[in-house]
Amino acid sequence: MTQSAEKTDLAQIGVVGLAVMGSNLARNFARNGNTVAVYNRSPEKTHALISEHGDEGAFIPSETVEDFVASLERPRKAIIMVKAGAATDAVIEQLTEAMDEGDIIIDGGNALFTDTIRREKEVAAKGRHFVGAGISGGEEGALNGPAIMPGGPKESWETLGPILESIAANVDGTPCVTHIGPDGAGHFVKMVHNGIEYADMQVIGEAYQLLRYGAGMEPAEIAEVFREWNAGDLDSYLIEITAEVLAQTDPVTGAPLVDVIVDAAGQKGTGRWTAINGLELGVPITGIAESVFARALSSATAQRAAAQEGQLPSGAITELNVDKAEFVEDVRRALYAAKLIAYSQGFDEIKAGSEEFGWNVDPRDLATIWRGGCIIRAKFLDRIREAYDNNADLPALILDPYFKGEMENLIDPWRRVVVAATQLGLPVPVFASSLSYYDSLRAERLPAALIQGQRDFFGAHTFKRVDREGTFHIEWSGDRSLTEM
Ligand code: NBP
Repeated sequence: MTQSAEKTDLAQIGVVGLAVMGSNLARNFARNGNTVAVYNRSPEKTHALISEHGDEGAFIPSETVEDFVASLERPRKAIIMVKAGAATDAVIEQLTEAMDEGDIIIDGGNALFTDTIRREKEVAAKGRHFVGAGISGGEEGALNGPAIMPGGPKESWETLGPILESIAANVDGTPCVTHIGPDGAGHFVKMVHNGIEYADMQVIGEAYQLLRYGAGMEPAEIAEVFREWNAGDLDSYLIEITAEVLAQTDPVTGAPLVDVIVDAAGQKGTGRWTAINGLELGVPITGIAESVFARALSSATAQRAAAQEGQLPSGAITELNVDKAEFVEDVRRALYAAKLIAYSQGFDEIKAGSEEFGWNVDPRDLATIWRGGCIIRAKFLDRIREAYDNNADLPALILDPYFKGEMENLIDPWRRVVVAATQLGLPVPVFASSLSYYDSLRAERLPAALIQGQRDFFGAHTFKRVDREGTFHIEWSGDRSLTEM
C-alpha cells in the first residue's frame, strides 16, 4: 500500500526530474523521513516512481509545475535533477515563475560552474535563491547516500543544511555535505572531483596494463592483487570496484569480462571541463589532462587501427628481467605516487579557482566530505585533511611532511616502473607525466630560461635576470648588446 502523503500535507523538499538520479534522490529523502514532492515533465516517470516505490515513504506526486510548487512548505525547496544544459534552464524558468520570494531552487545536475554563476544572478534578480549543488556517487549514491557539494548563498545553507545532511553519506558521524562557497563554488569543486576521478581511474588502468602485459598476469590474478592493495594505503572505492571488474567473467563466453569490452573509454565532459579550466587558470593539472587525452586516444579507433597494422616501429623489449613480486610492489608504489600527484594538482586547481572567483573554499571541507558517498572516496583523504589541518597555506599537498615522507618510499619504484614501461613500449601517460611534473617541481633550474631567451630573440618579449632587478632585452639582430627596458 502506498504511503503517499495526503495533498493537505506539505512537502519539506521537492525533486523535479525523475530519471535515475532524481527518483533515487527522492526515495532517499522519503526513506529518511522527509515528505517529498515529485514532478517529471512526462508523468509516466512520476507514476512509475509512486507505483514501484511509493511505500518507501511520503511522496506528493504532481503533474504540473504549479501543483508541485503548491505542495511545498515555505520557504520552498526544490532540487532539479534533469539533463544538464538547456533542460535545466527551462526548469529554472518554470520554477522561478511559480515560486515566491525567498524560495530556494537547487540544481543537483552536473552543471558547468560558469552556468551556475549566471543562473544564480538571474534567479537572485527575481528574489529567489539559487543553489548549484554537485552530487557525487552515481545512482547508488543518490539512493543510499551521496557526497553533496552545495554552493549558493550562505543563508540558503541554513535552511537546506539539515535536509541535505539527512540524505548524505555519513563517515564517522560526519555527513558528507557542507556549504562550499558562493554561487558556482559547489559545481566547481564537483567538476574538479570528477577530474581527479578521471586521473584516479587512469592510473589504476595503467597499473593493470603493466601487470597484464608487463608481468604477464591474468585478470583474475590481478583482481587478487587489487584486493590486497585495497587493504592498505590505496584503500578506496575505485580500487575495490577494479578488483570486482577484473574478477568478472563474461556470461556469454566465459572469458574475462575485461577482454570482451571494447577498449574505447567514454566521457560525459566533466573531466574535459576540469582540464580546460586548469589551462585557463594556468594550473598544471597534468594528471587530469593526460587522463582526458588517454580516453580520447582510446576512442580514436581509425588512427589506432592504422598504427596497429605494423606501421609504427616499437623498439620495445618483450620481456622484463625482474622478480614478479618485486615488480608488482613497484607498480603499487608508482600508482600511489601518481595518484598523490593527481590529488595534489586537483587541490591546486580548487585553490586557484577559489582565489579567482572569491569563493574562500576550505580544502579541509572537501577532504572531509569526499571520504564517503562519492566515487573518489578513499582512506587517504583523512591524510589530506590532516595535511591542511596542520598547514592551511600548504603550497602544494605533495609538500605536506607526511606525503613528502611517503615519497621517500615511492620515488625509486616509481622511476623504475616508468623506465620499465618505456622499455616494454607500454603506455603510461599519467605515471610518466606525473613523474615529469614532480621532477619539474623539484628542479633548481628549468629550461624556461632558454624559452625566455628564444621569446626575446624572435619577439622582443624581454626577460628578467637572476642577478638584478629590471626587464631586459638583447639586440639580437644588431650588436647583441643588453638593453634595460
Ligand atoms: P538525464 O541526464 O538522463 O536527464 C533525464 C531527465 O531530464 C528526465 O527526467 C527528463 O524528463 C528531463 N528533461 C529533459 Br531530458 N529535458 C527536459 C526539459 N526541457 N524540461 C524538463 N525536464 C527535462 O537524467 P539522470 O541520469 O538522472 O541525471 C540527472 C542529472 O544528474 C544530470 O544533470 C546528470 O549530469 C547528473 N548526474 C548524473 C549522474 C549519473 O550517474 N547518472 C551522476 C551525477 C550527476 P522526461 O522524462 O520528461 O524526458
